[in-house]
Amino acid sequence: MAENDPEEEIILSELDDTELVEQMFDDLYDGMREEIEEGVRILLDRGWAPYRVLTEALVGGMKIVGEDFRDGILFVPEVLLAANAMKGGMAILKPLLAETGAPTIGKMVIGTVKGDIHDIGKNLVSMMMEGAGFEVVDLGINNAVESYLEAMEREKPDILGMSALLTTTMPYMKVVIDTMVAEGLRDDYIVLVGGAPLNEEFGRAIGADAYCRDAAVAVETAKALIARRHNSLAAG
Ligand code: B1M
Repeated sequence: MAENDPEEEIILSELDDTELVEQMFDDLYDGMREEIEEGVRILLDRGWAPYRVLTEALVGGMKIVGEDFRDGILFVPEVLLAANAMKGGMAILKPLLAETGAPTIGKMVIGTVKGDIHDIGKNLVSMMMEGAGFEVVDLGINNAVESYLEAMEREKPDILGMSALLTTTMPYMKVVIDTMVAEGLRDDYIVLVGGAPLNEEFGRAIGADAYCRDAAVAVETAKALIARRHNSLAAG
């Protein structure tokens, strides 16, 4: 990343949109939560849609953090700071994304699987689903199969969503689905899975209804599968 001259104070509101987004990538990289929050507010004031701010400025910046983490340039403490800055920006966008006034079209229980503490992607999916009119019950991180089963029993959702970011934790999704099959519950729910290391083939192999590449796809897939379920119930 380009080093900023420490003597030179950058006034975010004086940057044009492209420069501001570039600066936000740097600020996210450096874990500067207040600057990220300010950048988000400026872009919103300039008429950017909340979803555009989320995907272009925040998710875009996090991608760079992820690449440098992978390459051993950034380490866990720095990535935690970046994640904290990202969450600051997301907190501003959350009510705006949820502000559609759409009627509730379904309910989803979602959580990150056992052994995995990554929650940014899952939180984003929850936000977008809420914005699209779903009621979301977020179980947080590190969920064992019992936690999912209890929540399904308690909440009676239409959809179970699971997130995993590690190749070592993604197989746990199959443990959950196999347990649902063994307990005769599998067909009562739509099961959606997501997370960076997954793909469609994996989703199929573990018996999920669909793999969702990102939060927008999760929303579209959830809507389509709920509609299909309603149609087949109506037919018969
Ligand atoms: Co982690 N980490 N991490 N980490 N971390 C990854 C995942 C990694 C790919 C980094 C790398 O090497 N490039 C790598 C995994 C490698 C692998 O398994 N092959 C990795 C590693 C190795 C680790 C540790 C093991 C590091 C260590 O300790 N040595 C450790 C594990 C801890 C654990 O979980 N037990 C660890 C720790 C951490 C932090 C705590 C520092 C932090 C997490 C903070 C937090 O989440 N609160 C962190 C972070 C931030 C990352 C990266 C950099 C960014 C993840 C992220 O938030 N992305 C990540 C690199 C990367 O993914 N490129 C990395 C932004 C987010 C918006 O995208 O989560 O993919 P994503 O979500 C998307 C889609 O995937 C999808 O929609 C979302 C929105 O569009 N989606 C769903 C996700 N879940 C869904 C659920 C659905 C539907 C769609 O259900 C319906």
